[in-house]
Amino acid sequence: MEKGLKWETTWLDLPSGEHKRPEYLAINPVGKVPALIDDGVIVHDSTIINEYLEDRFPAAKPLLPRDPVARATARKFEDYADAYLMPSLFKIFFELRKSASERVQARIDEGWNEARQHFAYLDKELAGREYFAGEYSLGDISFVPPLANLERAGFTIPPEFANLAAWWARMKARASFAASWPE
Ligand SMILES: N[C@@H](CCC(=O)N[C@@H](CS)C(=O)NCC(=O)O)C(=O)O
Repeated sequence: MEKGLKWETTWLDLPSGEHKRPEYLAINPVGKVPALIDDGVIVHDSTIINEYLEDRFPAAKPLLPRDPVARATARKFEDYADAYLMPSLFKIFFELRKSASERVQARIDEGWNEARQHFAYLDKELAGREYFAGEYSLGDISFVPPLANLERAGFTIPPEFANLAAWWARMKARASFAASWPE
């Protein structure tokens, strides 16, 4: 959407294991979402999909800065979203999927405490900047799926993380946010 490309989404129901069915394993043998099919080319892992789209459509709005330092910064935050924030939020999402009687509140609390530590770091990084790599980039976009899911689960970025909360409001105001959201 940010690059003005057209796409169709197929949603898979993870709790029922749709991503482990043979039809999907033929697309992504590791059985994880997301995966992209572009004109018969299959790409999976969100980082590689993002970089593929950047390389394939360089003329469309660039989402990685040209400057090497800003480019590395964008990639650093892209990785932070995947490798550090996501595992903490998964602790919450995994418990919330369970029935109320099986749910372990201590694991939700652990995930939320970790999330707050990530928020503190991200808030500090945003001081004096509108976007993580200075200009809007994949470094910002990569936080949208985990944070949108967190909000959907009923959690809000605490207002004490004012830079992060303001950045999140900017991200949600973009047309791409509404366009990417499930019906
Ligand atoms: N590094 C991968 C992580 C993919 C990933 O863990 N996806 C999760 C959903 S966000 C998944 O498919 N989980 C199902 C499972 O592991 O069975 C990426 O960024 O694409």
